[in-house]
Amino acid sequence: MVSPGPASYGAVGDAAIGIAGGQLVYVGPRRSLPDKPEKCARAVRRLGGAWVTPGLIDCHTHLVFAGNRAAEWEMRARGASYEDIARGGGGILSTVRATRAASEDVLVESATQRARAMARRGVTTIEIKSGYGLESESEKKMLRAAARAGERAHVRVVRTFLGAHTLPPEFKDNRESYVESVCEQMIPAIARERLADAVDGFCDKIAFTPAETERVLAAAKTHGLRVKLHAEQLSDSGGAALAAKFGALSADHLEYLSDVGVAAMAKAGTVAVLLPAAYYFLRETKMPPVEALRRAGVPIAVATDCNPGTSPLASPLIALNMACTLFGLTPAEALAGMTLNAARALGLEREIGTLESGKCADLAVWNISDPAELSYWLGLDLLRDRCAGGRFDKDGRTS
Ligand code: DI6
Ligand code: FE
Repeated sequence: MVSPGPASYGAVGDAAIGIAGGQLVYVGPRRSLPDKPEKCARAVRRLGGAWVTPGLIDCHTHLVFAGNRAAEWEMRARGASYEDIARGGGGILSTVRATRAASEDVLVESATQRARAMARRGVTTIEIKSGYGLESESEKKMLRAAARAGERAHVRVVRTFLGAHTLPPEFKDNRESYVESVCEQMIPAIARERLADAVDGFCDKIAFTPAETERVLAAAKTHGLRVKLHAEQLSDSGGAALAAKFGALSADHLEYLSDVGVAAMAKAGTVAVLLPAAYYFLRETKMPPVEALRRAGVPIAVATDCNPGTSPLASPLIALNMACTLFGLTPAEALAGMTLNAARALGLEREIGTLESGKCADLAVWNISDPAELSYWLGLDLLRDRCAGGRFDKDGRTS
């Protein structure tokens, strides 16, 4: 059992942080600074002992989409299940219809609002998946919109191609051809045009089979893209072990993950991304096997899964709270899940995720007196300032 308190965060008391050229050049005790900071630094910002963490990393979102699914949420409140709605042509497909019909500018506008909401809660990096276009042009439109929303909200965006999210209606009777077009047309084009760094898929009974998923992951590898997978969200399909076989960065959701899946992930170094808000919003009762993941040494990340169907959540802090209350993570584990381990889930652990010299100057400054407060409060505005790529949000302002 890790004892509570700042020590379990690897915190440095009375610290100083040096930033130059968008990078951290010093992180350590203030007393070890080479000289009086005023003499060698262009600007000195006094934080008065405030807590500073790495900028939060939301490593699994579907932030770009048109419309919303509040009407389906009402149907669910009257007893329909997520699967019933999906099988009836609603669910992901209703967002596909809206997203195909929307212009890129409209997608940028709504995604920017959501990205800004995340930034106001300390996020500096967001992974954004496509997957509501399900044909080449609409998928590319989503990925371009993701990058533009990140620029406008001043967050780093990491893009993932999710063509294998669900079967589009025009391929209803021809699954094979759709999988083929994902593998033979879309993935090569996305890789060539550098529109995404990784490929994801939804391996589950309402989406793609393990055999279909395997083809998608193999095509991703062939074209030099990293892989990750929505696995074991609604049933145990063996997706996590399959992802691990392809050296996946992460397997995500994992409520129905088996011991075999845990072992495969541990061996491959695949990160377990837990999405407690989707569990909550679907009123799922099967918990991911957190203790087995810990015992096997699988790194655990936490993300919002922000999407219109199963997790309309734009607050990383609420995801941290849910990771603790619903899945039993400690506050320190939850915070590591949105910093260090989230960076690993994106393959960016050398650049972001911890406060260390040489990494990007992405940090969050908080109005808290104990880091456990980040996963404790629900709905308070805890962020005091945020620095993304060396630039503070509040620079030049007098608040
Ligand atoms: N699992 C999810 O939770 C989201 N996608 C997925 O594969 C849901 C996406 C949606 O319902 O719009
Ligand atoms: Fe998801």
